[in-house]
Amino acid sequence: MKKIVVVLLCGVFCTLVLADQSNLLRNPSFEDGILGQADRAIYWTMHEPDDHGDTYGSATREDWRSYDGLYIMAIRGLWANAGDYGGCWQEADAEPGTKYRASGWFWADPEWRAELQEMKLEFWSAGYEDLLMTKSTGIRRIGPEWRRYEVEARAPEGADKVRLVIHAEGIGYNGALQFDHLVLADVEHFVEPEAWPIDLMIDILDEE
Ligand SMILES: [Ca+2]
Repeated sequence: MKKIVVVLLCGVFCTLVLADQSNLLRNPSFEDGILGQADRAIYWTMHEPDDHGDTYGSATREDWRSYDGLYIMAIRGLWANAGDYGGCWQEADAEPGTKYRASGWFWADPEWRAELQEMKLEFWSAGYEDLLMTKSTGIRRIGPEWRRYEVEARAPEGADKVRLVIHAEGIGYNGALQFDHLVLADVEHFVEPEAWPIDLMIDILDEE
């Protein structure tokens, strides 16, 4: 019963928070899964419900821990038997000349290893004919505590879509890289909403 109340509260809080900010990402905290496919997040899966996001390789939606709400995305090690790379992306309409910022909170098991792990912005031309520009931030010095990373870039001439990509490759056997509470917005209107982690919600319920 308590878990049901927490889930309901999470929905209410997330809706309240999202109503008052400019995040271009849909389902930015991975709270909404696909019915009957809980390891996939809507808007982060191709054709679920549109073609502007996807998850690939060893990345899955998980409820192991969270920075906000109940769910995260995790890029799992070779133990998952899903290849040595993984990630996810989502995109929105871009305005040439506008500066965009993306931020996210990351956590990694101590034994997690990857040759490359990054959060990047890609700017695509209309019809996805050209990848016009990429700006990347490496997820460095990450360990078992939540840490915020961000990347900024100005949309070049001809940009039609701005895409946030989180990617890892050359990954080792153990652990997982985990992330949550993503924001993509133009810099002038960038607001990072307050996080509502599951522990905080349980504390609120216990006080009632
Ligand atoms: Ca979440």
